[in-house]
Amino acid sequence: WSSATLALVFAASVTGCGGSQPAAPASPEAGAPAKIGVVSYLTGGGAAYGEAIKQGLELARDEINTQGKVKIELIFEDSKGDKNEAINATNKLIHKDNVIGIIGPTLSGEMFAVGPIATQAGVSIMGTSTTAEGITDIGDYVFRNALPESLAIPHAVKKAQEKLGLKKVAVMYSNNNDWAVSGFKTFEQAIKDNGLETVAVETFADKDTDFSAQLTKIATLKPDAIMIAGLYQEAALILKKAREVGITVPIVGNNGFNSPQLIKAGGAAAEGVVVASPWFPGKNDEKVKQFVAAYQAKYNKEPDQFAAQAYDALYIMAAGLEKAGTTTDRKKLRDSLANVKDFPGVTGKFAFDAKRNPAMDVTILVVKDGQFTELK
Ligand code: 1QQ
Repeated sequence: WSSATLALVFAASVTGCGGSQPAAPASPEAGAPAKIGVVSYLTGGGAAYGEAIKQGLELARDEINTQGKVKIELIFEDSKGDKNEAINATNKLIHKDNVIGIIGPTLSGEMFAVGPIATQAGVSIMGTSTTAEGITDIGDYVFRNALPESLAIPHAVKKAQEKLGLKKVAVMYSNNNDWAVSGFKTFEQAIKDNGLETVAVETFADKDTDFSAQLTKIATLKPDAIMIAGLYQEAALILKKAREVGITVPIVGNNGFNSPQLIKAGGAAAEGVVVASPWFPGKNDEKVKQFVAAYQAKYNKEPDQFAAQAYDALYIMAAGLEKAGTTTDRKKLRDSLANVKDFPGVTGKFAFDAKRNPAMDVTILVVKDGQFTELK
């Protein structure tokens, strides 16, 4: 393929997308790997999420390629957590790299921006960490193996109430992050369903660094807990400030809290944080133990939830590719992915439901001695 031919193919597929959904135009020589694009938050304030995702995917890719049933080439693009970067990355992967499918992007807000593009082009896109309400409503090509927060948060709130005897709570969320806004609404509903009283709702924005006004106000209202929807960068600063202004009550977080980076940055202030996750590395399961050992051998650290879900996602893609029997037919891949059932992943037994959302189990975790441990 000369670059001139590639440019022509690119132009043809860009101009030719008026509703039709062409297969990936490349016709690779026999035995060529299936090209999977990855859009991930690899640099910037949330890079620990994307880095974990990248590592989980690379470990899975190496194992899958060694097993040899299908061969996968991953093409990584950095979205920097930015919707426009995610859009550019997605267009490049679809029209220039001619990928058969995409994994990512990392943030729900990014998926709301790029899901329609992938759907229009007829390219399956699977979020491994996109947990907001409504993700798969974007279109028939949008999948996720990320545990939706509509399933996770109610468990966390219920368990926290049972274990910690909560009556009144305060809520904080980032109001310029689509996922955190969705998380706030889910918290609100769960608070209501559990008969709790909300004494304050305070907002902040991604990249904020000063939370003293909100927390000083919350401190005077003496809630039994604070529920927070935010990414680890802001969440860690909120935890520290809360302890500083004398708030010692437990904090319940949403999916942003599932990165060990929260504990690293929050230090002692992260103790007692409660969060729901489909992943627990201490699980007594052969598959989990093998994954944890292989990850540790490769990266010299324990895999987190984001790595585990990405690892499972690539195996799910591989299962879809194998059943579809193609490395280029995007529609066939979509249809075979939609039928993935009974997949045994490290985050549990996995299947897509009719809306391409996962059905999976939830564990409630609490930070104890600087580690996520199971809250039983
Ligand atoms: C989302 C999330 C974030 C925490 C991913 C890093 O769950 O944006 O949906």
